[in-house]
Amino acid sequence: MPRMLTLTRHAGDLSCVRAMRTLASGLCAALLLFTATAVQAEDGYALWLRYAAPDAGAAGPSATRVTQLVVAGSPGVPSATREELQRGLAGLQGGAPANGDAVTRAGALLVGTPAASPQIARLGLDLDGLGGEGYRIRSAVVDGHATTVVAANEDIGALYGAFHLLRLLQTGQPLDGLDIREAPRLAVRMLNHWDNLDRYVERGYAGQSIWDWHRLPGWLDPRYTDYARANASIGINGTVLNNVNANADVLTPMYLDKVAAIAGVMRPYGIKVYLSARFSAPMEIGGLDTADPADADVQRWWRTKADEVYALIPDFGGFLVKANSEGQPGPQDYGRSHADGANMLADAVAPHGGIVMWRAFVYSDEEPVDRAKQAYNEFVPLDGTFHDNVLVQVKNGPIDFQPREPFHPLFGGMPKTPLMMEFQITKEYLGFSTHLAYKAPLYEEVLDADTHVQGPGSTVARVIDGSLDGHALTGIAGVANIGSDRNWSGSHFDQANWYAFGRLAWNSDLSSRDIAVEWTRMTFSNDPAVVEPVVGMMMASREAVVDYTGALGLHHVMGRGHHYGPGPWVEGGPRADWTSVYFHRADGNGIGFDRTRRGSDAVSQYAAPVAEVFDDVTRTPEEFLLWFHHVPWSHPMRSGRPLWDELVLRYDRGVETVRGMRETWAGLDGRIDAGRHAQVAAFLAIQQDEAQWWRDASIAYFQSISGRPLPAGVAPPPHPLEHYKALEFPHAPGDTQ
Ligand code: GCV
Repeated sequence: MPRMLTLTRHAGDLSCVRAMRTLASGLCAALLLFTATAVQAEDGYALWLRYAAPDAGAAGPSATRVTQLVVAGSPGVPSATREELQRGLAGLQGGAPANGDAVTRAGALLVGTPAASPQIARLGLDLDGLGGEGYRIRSAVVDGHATTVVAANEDIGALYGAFHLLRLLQTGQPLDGLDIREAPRLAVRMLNHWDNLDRYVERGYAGQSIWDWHRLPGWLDPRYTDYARANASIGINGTVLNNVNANADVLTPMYLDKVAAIAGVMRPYGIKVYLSARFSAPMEIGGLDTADPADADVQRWWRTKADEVYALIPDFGGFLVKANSEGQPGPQDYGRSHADGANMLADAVAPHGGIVMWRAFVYSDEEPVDRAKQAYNEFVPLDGTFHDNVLVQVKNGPIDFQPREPFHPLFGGMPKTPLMMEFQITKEYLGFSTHLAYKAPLYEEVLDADTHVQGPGSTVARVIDGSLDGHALTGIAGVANIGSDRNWSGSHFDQANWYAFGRLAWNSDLSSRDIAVEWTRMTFSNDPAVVEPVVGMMMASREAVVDYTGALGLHHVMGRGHHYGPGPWVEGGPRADWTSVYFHRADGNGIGFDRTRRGSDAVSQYAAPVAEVFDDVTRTPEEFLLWFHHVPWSHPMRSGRPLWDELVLRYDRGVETVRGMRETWAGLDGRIDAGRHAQVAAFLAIQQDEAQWWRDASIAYFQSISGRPLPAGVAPPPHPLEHYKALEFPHAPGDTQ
């Protein structure tokens, strides 16, 4: 990382100003040089692990200093733990503490397991129920010395505890009187990379894939270690390296060597490597003439392939599969079910302790049924037929990662099958990398949604953490927003979505606001004059995107293919269910998809109390109105306005919120390092322009259908509809290849 010598704003500046008055200018210049501090250039590479010394104006920086570091354990995870603590404490305290093998002085930090440390064992801390990944952080007296203890049953728990402790220090929390007990709710907390082997990232807006396949295994980019550190810091313990639209080559010996090299970097950080498996691989790289899961040769091929993978990577996690979806091969090509396909692969990895994550993102345009209903129709009859090491991976909503969707009806619909949540961290539908859209409120809204399947409180979070139906195998996946860009995620604020995903994967009870505060403090500053406005921007941002792209339950109204910008007019083409008009169904009378019992009856896929609400236009929350109902343009809204006026005002509200975010950010000039401030400012300007574009184009289109006048005082779109329809973006990033 480049280093540069800059003058930081701290107490030294002020004393210098005072000194200026009394000292000769030459002397002051010398004093300035003396107080100048070498700081990291702020290019975003360090993510939330900057370990910057507490800044001036920070609220309550920890007064406690760690004087001695004792990490118990041998190479592997404990070495990673020691290195991270040394790095973190050196930055945060302005110097690394002394290393030791045992606590010998006050102010020590003792980290490890009772098995590795007699001093931890003697404390007799209750570690029951924490599993391998949980930990305790306790202020204790060790052999007569005041000590902070991070204790866990296994080394990885101690690493997670170390990161927790560093988070406390980074956010200025005191280290006194600590008594923290943490364990993750979900077993598998993973990223899904939609990265192709040629380094193109599908729906990726942060450069190329970080996996430099061509140079692997000979060249292990140091970035892999930093990726592992960042993920471990938020408790992510798995990564699927390649796109679900998979290339079978990743399973060839040449690529498996490369995968094994990556797995070696991930291992000390508790991260297992997984691969997306192409269902037709036995034909493409195995020389068979079928991939039928009932065929003995096919079964043998997968078993042998699994043996080969595990011989190279003993802790390999397993396979993720997209089958019979959007053109991918699958068991239905042979008249077999999704369960047949999943179970065959599950049997291949089971002897090695592997799992299969089988995606439920399936729909077919040959099927006349509402696309929102198809996954449920396909999978619910299979409930109870999947083998024990299969997780069915379900997107948060029934369509496709829209800015807002109701929760997927499969949550609660398959009690005998462990369901894994799939969120999208990358912002395919929320403005790519240039729009500021903090997605934690979206994740939180879905996790907190009540399925009512076992009465009130049957939240989606409880479905996926297994507590509702007694499943031990549990998981969550986030489609990564990581690429080769220096700042990893394409924008500084998109790092927050990676961070928030991990934090919620660890503990779904955390609030999106608290996570935003934590992230802001670590990423930008502990200064309340920064934290409050930045968190305010973040918390308003997702709703702003909903407003300017289409509020009140509108969905799938973006540009065709690349999904960049507005496209409510999109119709025709290869598939009806890839058009906008299929979803908004606007006509002269009204707008919205009738999914009530009188329409497609998608509402009946939810438990009765939820179905009742969604079926009733007067009880459906307005944010889902047009998702479930086709209503007249004059439909009275709770505001007292007709629907058309409300919709138009929401578009304006979205643009206005972005304008406000931009103003707030401009006010932070001088409080945030210049490089990051400038890029965020430029991106907010892009967002404001594009929000305006979304608003203008959408109003122009829907007005051409509704024929209604704009509400009083609302500005008409500056161009005719044809102007917006004619815009083309042939090289927009992230499109399917
Ligand atoms: C990986 C959407 C995206 C596709 C993606 C697909 C999926 O359709 O646009 O790019 O493919 O979801 O989740 O499989």
